[in-house]
Amino acid sequence: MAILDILEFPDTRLRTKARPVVAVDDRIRQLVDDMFDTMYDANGIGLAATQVNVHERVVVMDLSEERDQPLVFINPEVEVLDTDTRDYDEGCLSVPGFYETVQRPENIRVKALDRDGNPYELEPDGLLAVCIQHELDHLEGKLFVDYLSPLKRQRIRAKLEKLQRQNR
Ligand code: QAP
Ligand code: CO
Repeated sequence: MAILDILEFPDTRLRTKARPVVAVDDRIRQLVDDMFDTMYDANGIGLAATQVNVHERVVVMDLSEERDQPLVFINPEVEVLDTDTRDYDEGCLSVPGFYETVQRPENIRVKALDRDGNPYELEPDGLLAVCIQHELDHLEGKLFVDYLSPLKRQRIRAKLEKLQRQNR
């Protein structure tokens, strides 16, 4: 069990594009376990490897109240099924304390590998569909604040930089 450090906006390492996982082996399973420990410890619902400074395509999520429904997405691919979108208030463990409305496609299909390297498919809706797109963005070096106005983004950046100076 290991709790990893979570990078915070505007850390430039969050802008790194993650590489595909070549083999789902014990090293990747250890990373997955550590990411769950880190996400549960921080009371998150989703965490991408990018956020713990590992630049491989691994995402963990758990949307359940009881924290007992872990989901693993390795090398996830999202296909947008139609042009319908929905607004959702998003947060991020790398942007602590801030929630803002983001518009994303509503109907998607996700293909990924599980913890054992077996492929599976989902057609998620609601928060699950929002969260997987948010986490896939992390693997591309993208953050939810990138969808906001430059003014809003700059305000969040200034507040977080101030907090990070105080915490050092
Ligand atoms: C992504 O985010 C997400 O600011 C996952 O103080 C969130 O787990 C996608 C968190 C909402 C869609 C909707 C954020 C914890 C956790 C904070 C998270 C905080 C403590 C965020
Ligand atoms: Co996030």
